[in-house]
Amino acid sequence: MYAHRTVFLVVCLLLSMSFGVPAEEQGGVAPNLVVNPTFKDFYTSWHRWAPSGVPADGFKADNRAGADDNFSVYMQGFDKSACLYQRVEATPGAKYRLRFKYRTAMKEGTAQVSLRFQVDKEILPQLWYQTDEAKWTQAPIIKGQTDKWESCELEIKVPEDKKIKYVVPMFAVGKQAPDDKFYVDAVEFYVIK
Ligand SMILES: [Ca+2]
Repeated sequence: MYAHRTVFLVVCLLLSMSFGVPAEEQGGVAPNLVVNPTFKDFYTSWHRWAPSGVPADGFKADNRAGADDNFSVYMQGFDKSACLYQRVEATPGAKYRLRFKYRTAMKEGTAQVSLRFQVDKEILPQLWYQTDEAKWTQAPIIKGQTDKWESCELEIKVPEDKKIKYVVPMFAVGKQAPDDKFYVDAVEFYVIK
């Protein structure tokens, strides 16, 4: 009797593990490595950058119709460039996937979304790091107008390079007209098993 109950419990456990998650993530959903991925706390935990002379108030927030909850953020009117990113500690040999939603209303501007590497300030005079073996990846250039939220995803593998400290999902815009807007939301960044 005991043996039967044990078998039944094990079967239940196996069934509950097999359904509801994508095959690659069976045995545990990969945790999202980005903090504040839904932008419900607006820009908390995100780095914002724009070249000097460009008003940084082009980093705006919307609390009406995000992709996953009410909140999203957008970059507007950056005629040179601007970017939004978050640093995640890199594990050598690991492969990462970025998934996000975007919406755009741009006449002139473009958006580039990339996965990049950074080192520590103490190791090199600059943080950004790219070599033949440690190449960044970039999604196709985004421009024009979308009627609704669109999905995009890209991947990167961290090479065995001790200098690499962070892997960085980055959302950048350039050459925007004053009314051009690029919205980002629902960011997922995780290790692929
Ligand atoms: Ca959101």
